[in-house]
Amino acid sequence: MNETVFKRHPLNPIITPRAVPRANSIHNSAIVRHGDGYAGIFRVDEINMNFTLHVGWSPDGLNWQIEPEPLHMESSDPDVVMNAHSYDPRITKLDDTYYITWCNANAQGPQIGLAATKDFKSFQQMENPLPTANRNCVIFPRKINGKYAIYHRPSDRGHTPFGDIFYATSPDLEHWGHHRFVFGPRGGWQSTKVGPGPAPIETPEGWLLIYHGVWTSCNGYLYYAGGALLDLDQPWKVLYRTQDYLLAPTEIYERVGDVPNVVFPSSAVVDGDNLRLYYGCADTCISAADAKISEIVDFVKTHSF
Ligand code: BMA
Repeated sequence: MNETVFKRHPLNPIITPRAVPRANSIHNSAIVRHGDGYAGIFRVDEINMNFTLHVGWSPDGLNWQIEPEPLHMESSDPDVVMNAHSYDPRITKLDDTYYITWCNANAQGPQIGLAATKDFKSFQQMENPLPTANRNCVIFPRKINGKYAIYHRPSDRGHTPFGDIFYATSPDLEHWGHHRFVFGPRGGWQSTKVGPGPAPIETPEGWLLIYHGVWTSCNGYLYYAGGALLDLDQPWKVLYRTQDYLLAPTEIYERVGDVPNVVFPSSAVVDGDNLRLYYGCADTCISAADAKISEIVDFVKTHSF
């Protein structure tokens, strides 16, 4: 088992479907520090198998109160709304506003939704940043060369058997362009598709991106977590990228669930050199794993292609 960098929390899985009355499962979710504690946007697959987003609160990042009802988004445009299948949120804080990106599946396929909140009580849905189909999107925690920036992962309508990570920028969070290829699948555990995980973390060695990589076995997809370091001014340029995974599905709660053999990194809380990764497990529950950022950076540099 690979526990050289990430140490799984002894209370794992820290959040299970028991946290929400109508939950079939609760997994790929976004957690941030907020006020004196933590707030989160949680993916809940309900007992009708609609995927809904729920707000959660925690004093310590481990013990959570999750709202039983899905969150509501205000929108000034009736054509830009949250759909019945809303899943895999990411959160990035810019100044005093938290921006949420998620997969807002519609009849034409998965589309990225974008919304803003300051208090996790009222949410304002914004213009769709990207066309369908796209399943993963995360905003950088600061502007780059004066522009907002994202990593995202175009896909198709199905359980996409491909996927490259792209970079794009915007002057206003509405109009996106300057699209650049970042990296795609390559060898072993990341040979089928890759997608961005938590918001990139700025380090002296470059942007640290924790991403998921997918391998296709004779029995289906397996999801792993890896890391990459990208140029601070030109974040589409890869400096290092893990050849060996950082986290693999090895524990029973990562191997057994609605979709077996999945670790899906979706948020990271940083405190100095300490990083707590939150990840979905087997599309069923949520776990945490801790690492030193300096050790992740060292691992990425020394286990690179
Ligand atoms: C991906 C996404 C994730 C999910 C994973 C494994 O395509 O839909 O939400 O965790 O598949 O089922």
